[in-house]
Amino acid sequence: MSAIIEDIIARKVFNNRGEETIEVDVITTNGFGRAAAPAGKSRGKAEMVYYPQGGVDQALKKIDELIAPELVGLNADFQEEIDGTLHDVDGSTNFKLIGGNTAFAISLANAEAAANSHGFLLFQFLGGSTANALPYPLGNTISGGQHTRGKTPDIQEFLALPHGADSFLEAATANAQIHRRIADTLRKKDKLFSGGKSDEGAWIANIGDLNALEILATACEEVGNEMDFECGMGIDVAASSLWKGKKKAYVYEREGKKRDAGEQLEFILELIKKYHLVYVEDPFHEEDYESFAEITKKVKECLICGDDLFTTNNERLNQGLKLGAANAIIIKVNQIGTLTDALETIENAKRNAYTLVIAHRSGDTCDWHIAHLAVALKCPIIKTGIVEGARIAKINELIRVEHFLGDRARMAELKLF
Ligand code: 2PG
Ligand code: MG
Repeated sequence: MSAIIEDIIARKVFNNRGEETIEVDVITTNGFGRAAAPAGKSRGKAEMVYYPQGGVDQALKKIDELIAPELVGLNADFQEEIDGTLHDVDGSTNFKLIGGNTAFAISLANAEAAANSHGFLLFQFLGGSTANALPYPLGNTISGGQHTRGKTPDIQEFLALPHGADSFLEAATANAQIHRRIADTLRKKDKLFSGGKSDEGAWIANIGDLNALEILATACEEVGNEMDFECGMGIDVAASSLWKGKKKAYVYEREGKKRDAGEQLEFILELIKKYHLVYVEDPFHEEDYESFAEITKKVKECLICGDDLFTTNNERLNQGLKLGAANAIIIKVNQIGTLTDALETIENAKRNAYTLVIAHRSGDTCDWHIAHLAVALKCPIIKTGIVEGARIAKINELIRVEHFLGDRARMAELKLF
């Protein structure tokens, strides 16, 4: 079976926000792979530049004129060589010539094409014959912050994590029930609740942070009791969006409060204690490694996860490691560009016992590759929403993988405490 690249075809498609994005097909002698790039709304400053100047149209041109001629004839099995070629063609440190999302789509389509050329599913090809562990789904239930407008919570995401589930299907079922139950409560609490949802399919309601946490806590407890396993909860503060550098404070607009770094630390610690949070993402802005280190030292039973802080970037992770900032890391391949770059960060995080959380973007497509990456790379958590087409594409793909694995399937090892 040959995985020699014969053609690269790229096109403009749309994500769930109706924004233009790039989709790439990689065709080998014996296989085919296709990937489309997602897009963040609350982006980390250190993320790659998504597209060259001129957007997706220019990216398509770069593929035809500069990239495809270099890649055709190479072997898709050698992911490092493919990704290295993308870096060489680009020549910058942030993919500003070809675009990080261009690199992402080619890189993932190539990995799939290689797997397909040999008759494997992507998770088997990347993870080998022992890859059999499913991640726990971390699902967004209520949206706030930059993912909404109007009188919504200041915190960006209120998340459910059914970490006691015995199977992925049960875990996904619990999340769907929690999500539904929350809507019932919101209908009672907020007379103006319209059933509106954010890009990620989480509810949008006229409530504050503490109300949202109360509602989520009740739903997690009730569903956990009914299903007879633990459903934990967490938040993505996305604190870079709240941080106002000039004021040196986190500004909670809805709440009408400002918190300096010390007050923010106290506030988050209170939330962790009061709501037994098992997961807190980006509690501080993306340059405040010290506060991340401080909170990580102070909590014993909670994952402190860096998203904008690390941007899947190995150098930034190394900086965090020096200080002991966070104990978990979000992996979004399009933050860094290629699969090879992401793998370097993943290996480093694993060596240092950081919990891996592979994640979608708020602007996403029905691309399912992160579902396979989670299983292949043994990520114990996948953050990919609960409802909405782009989320369900990944959830359902994991259900298929679990079904395919049959008796061999098990849940990943997730050390929360
Ligand atoms: C996040 C993500 C996804 P965005 O902050 O974790 O939930 O949001 O894709 O907008 O960066
Ligand atoms: Mg985040």
